[in-house]
Amino acid sequence: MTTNLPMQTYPIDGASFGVRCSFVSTEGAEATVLAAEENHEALLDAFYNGGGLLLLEGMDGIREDPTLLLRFSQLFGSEVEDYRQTIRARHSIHPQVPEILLIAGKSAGAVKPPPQPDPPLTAEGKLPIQFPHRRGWHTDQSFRRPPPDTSLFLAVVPSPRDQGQTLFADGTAAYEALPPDLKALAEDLEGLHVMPGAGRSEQDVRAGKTPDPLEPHEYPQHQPVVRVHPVTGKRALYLCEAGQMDWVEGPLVGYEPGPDGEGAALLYRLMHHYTKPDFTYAHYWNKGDLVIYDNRSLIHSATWYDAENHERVMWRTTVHGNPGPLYDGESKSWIA
Ligand SMILES: O=C(O)CCC(=O)C(=O)O
Ligand SMILES: [Fe+2]
Repeated sequence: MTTNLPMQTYPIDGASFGVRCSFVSTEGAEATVLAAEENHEALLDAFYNGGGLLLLEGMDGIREDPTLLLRFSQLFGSEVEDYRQTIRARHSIHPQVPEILLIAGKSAGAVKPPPQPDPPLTAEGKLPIQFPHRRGWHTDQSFRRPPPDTSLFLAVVPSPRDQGQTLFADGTAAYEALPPDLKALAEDLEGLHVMPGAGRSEQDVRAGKTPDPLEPHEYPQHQPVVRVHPVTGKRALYLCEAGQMDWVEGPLVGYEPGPDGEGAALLYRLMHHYTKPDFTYAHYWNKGDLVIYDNRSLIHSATWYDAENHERVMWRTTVHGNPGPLYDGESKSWIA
């Protein structure tokens, strides 16, 4: 096999951030992973210079050899999460490679697709993207300290192209474009993040649900609203909404709590700005697309698909290890 194949990068159609990358004369998942390993530095440069979103196409061969996804993930950080240690739902863990999380819509233990936005389309007949019309914006596992660096997401069986898209928003550009008053206010803000399904979501609190009792390792975690990226040094907004903020005691630390409090009003303002068209991109999946996204500087949201009539199978890995000096010396909050 030829070594040191040059890597090529292209803009992603319809996105103001991110890069598509391919390797000259390289076809198939195995050869691509090998080329990526041989061009490790160039790959990371492309990822970070491209704003933390990288697309590789034609990676469906990973399905036959799932260890390739693990190898690819290892290029992005020192620790790829072993889901046997962190989740109880065994059916969601790849049987051969426990670092792969299975996100499937129809099989046993299916993940329900998010609901359709209301109304399902914008006034212009487009896919709703901006918060609060679009809900579900989050960065993976922000309810843990230290939070993870990067996720890798592979379309094994995508839904039909006009359904089940994944939306991304660029927290760096959104931060830079904040009006000065909001930028100054955000600088020292902290959000209170919690794992979904603990009865602390905006919806649950509005419905008057009693929050579930939490073990200490499940407690909500403070995170800065403005994070300094440990590799690029750039500031980025770091926020979630809906089910991944604590709407009982938060969502913002030191502000009036609850869905109708001052903290909620400020979060709504920030999220509305974060998800403006200038900073967002909708990825319409093709089979074999591999998207790598930086959780330290981007948020994302899944869209609805018709799970009754279509299968959708996605594989995810999560890479940890470089959250930045803010988290120096902390032990993992999520380990009991
Ligand atoms: O299914 C999707 O498009 C996104 C799922 C997601 O947010 C995740 O796995 O972290
Ligand atoms: Fe996610």
